[in-house]
Amino acid sequence: MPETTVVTTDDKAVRTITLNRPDVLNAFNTEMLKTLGRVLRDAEKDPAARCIVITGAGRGFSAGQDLADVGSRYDSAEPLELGAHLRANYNPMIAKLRNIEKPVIAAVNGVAAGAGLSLALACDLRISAESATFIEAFVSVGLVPDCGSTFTLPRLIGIARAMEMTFTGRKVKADEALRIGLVNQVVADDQLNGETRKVAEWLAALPTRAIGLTKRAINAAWNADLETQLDYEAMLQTTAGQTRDHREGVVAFLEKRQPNFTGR
Ligand code: LHQ
Repeated sequence: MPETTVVTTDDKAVRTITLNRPDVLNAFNTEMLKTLGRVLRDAEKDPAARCIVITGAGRGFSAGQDLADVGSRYDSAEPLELGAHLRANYNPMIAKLRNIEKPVIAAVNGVAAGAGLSLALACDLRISAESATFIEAFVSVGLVPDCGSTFTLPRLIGIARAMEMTFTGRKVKADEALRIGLVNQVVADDQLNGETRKVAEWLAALPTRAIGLTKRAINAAWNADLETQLDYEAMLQTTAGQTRDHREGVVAFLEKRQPNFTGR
């Protein structure tokens, strides 16, 4: 079923979610946020979707919160309460992205600013077009980074660089983003779809449960001590060891053939 502000398409086991407000560089209005939350929940539940790609229509990935939506409220007696807006519309979506037990790739086709950058940072991998840019735009409108940026950004690029990017709100180009670890890969603009598809299809053909449990383990490791993490890995390995894909991987190795993983 096509959506207006968010379009989903399936190709084999890859579900692509396209932010679709190109006239405003895919800035988020509330309808778009609610739809994005819903399509993520659908993708999580659907066993046929084994890798998720998030990208933007037109020349932007996402310019973050639609400021026209916010600005129009300042004249009203009850202006938008930003914390409530975040809690209701952004935070569950970001948490879902971090916890969904499938690989999620951001195919960053153009500028990712403010909450649009936070969205890209919450994905598992980032593949960037050569012309894409990354802007912690919050400071330029007198706000603090939100949607998990203060959590994800320092973990990806280190505290000093994260402080600098968030304090200044300067534009980071794709080559610098690659150098500092903000993105995994940079490709020519006209190769973004093709290269993302290759990675997505590769990931979608791998043991999805093992990848999901790996994501759970790496998420947990951010706040754990070594002993706790060793024990958690042992627990997750018990689960992974009971999957069909584990059995298939071992049998295929012993039979000297390629494994046929089904995600179960
Ligand atoms: C936009 C936007 C936009 C509306 C471009 N809104 N129209 C905040 C509050 C509440 C709770 C949740 O959390 C947040 C978090 C945030 O996300 S705060 C940060 C919000 N985002 C920004 O401050 C970025 C604002 N945009 C820009 O600085 C520039 O547009 C960038 C650097 C992204 C791109 O610049 P250009 O490539 O030069 O494009 P442009 O500025 O000409 O934009 C194209 C159109 O998109 C333009 O409309 P127009 O009708 O003139 O063609 C812009 O008004 C519109 N647009 N961002 N966030």
